[in-house]
Amino acid sequence: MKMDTMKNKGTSRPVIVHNPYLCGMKEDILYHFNLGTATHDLPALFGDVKFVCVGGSAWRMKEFVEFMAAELGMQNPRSDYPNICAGTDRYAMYKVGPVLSVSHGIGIPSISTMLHELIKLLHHAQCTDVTVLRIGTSGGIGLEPGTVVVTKQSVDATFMPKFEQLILGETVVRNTDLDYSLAEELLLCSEELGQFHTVIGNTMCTLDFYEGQGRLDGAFCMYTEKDKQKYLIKAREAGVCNIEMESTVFAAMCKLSGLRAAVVCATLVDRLKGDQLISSHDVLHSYQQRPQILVGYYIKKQLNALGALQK
Ligand code: R2B
Ligand code: URA
Repeated sequence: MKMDTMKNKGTSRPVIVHNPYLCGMKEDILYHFNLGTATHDLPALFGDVKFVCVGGSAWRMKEFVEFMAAELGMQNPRSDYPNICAGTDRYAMYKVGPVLSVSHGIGIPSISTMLHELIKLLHHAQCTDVTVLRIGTSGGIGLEPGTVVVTKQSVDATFMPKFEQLILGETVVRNTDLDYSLAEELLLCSEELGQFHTVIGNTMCTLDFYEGQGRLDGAFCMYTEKDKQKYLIKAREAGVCNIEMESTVFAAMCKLSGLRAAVVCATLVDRLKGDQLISSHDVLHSYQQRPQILVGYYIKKQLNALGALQK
């Protein structure tokens, strides 16, 4: 990696925190990462990070870093990518060159806790011009399973583009805008790759996998198949292409921090046709690799354009 060429020619975008108390702290312990400003040289360890990819499972984020290392020709001779957060089992983190790969678990509370610490980590490390991409899974609405959805707008379960955070007992409403030009760049990358079908559409973020997504196969179901269909059709009419569980808070927090962000999810099931994930393990795994392949291609293209990769 030729680091000089990674520097932006124009003004660089810092990672913004909105907390006057942070700069007065002698030490900041990033508890769920098992990292801290007094115990780790964060600028030395992470200062070169330009792309952060986040996804639900620790195993998938390790697979992603191995894939990325091969794509960028930066394989470690021992093919060993240690978990930077090995001292905790809350989240896993891996790094290759300017790419950081971090797991976030399931749902809004899990990803938002991780994002607070990730944003502080990038801030303490003095990173600039960082792009954050969520690579995940979802249920599709009227799409062939395996279709990849790049999120245009993340909406809540009432189809509104907002994230409501309860702070000191009051509801604070935050905007869930994502970077549309980044979504378009990703769509173009998918066309160049020509390996699978990708669409841009709205993504609905719910608080639960079962009742929250109108499934008929949870431990409780106090509505009918007809009610479910009516809700999903209404969602589709509001432009919703897929359903997952983290995108609203992800979009809101990235926007507050000035981070360019995108959500790229494979659909595992067409929810108009069923609720259970009936495809084989191998087929589901191949679908889950699609966001990795797309985002990997995008990152490589960006680094090539910056002249940052060895020929
Ligand atoms: C997609 O898949 C997970 C639930 O199975 C959840 O994290 C999400 O957003
Ligand atoms: N993840 C979800 O949140 N919903 C699905 O239907 C599939 C994956």
